[in-house]
Amino acid sequence: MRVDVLTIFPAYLDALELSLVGKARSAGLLDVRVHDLRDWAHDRHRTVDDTPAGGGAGMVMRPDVWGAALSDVLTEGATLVVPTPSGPTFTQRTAEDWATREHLVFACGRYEGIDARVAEHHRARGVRVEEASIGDYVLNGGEVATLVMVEAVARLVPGVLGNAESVVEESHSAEGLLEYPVYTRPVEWEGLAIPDVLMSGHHGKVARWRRDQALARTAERRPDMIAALDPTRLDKRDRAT
Ligand code: 6GU
Repeated sequence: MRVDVLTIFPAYLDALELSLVGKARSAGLLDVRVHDLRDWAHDRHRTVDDTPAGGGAGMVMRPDVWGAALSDVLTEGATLVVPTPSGPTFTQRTAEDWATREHLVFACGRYEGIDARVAEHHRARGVRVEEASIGDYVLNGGEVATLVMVEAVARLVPGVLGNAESVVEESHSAEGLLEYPVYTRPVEWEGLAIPDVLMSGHHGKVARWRRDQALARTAERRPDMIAALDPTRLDKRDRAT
């Protein structure tokens, strides 16, 4: 998979050299390229923004600078991702979808955002343009949201994660439940013991306990997820929630 990021703060994306994403890059599974948007500005001051049409606070990013940058970076069939708090929410389902795409280009806006004609123009030319928000709060720009989305997508690319099973069991997988609590040694710590069932060696009982914990935790913390559960995925030992 190829990922390009366009930003006026390339250093924000330095974290993509670390950990799993960094290893995937070294292994040749991911080709990540971070670009400074100002390289496409055409004045001495490398200006990328101007005042909003119609007036109001802040600055808006210029469509001509973005247009020049995107025409150099987009490839045939690429998906253009525009992180914005006014987009539809990015979820695990979004990550699963984007993990199948060959080329993602993230256009990080700052200030009040990018001139709306940039998305409109690329859509009209047949580019898949995806606006996306990572949640209901406001960040200063798309860079941190891009880090979140690239990490969520990259770990689903075949070969990137060591253990493919952990993708299935973890929170927000297709099962629709939060993960059960986990423990490791020492068996007793600060007067707290690991639940006996986990030390029993009885795989069936462990699996049942974990599922009950996942159900109880989800009901307590995320009733919205219980309401959205597919009833055909509940097994007959799952108590009414
Ligand atoms: Cl994608 N961008 C900004 N600036 N703020 C956000 C966001 C994105 N998602 C949530 N808040």
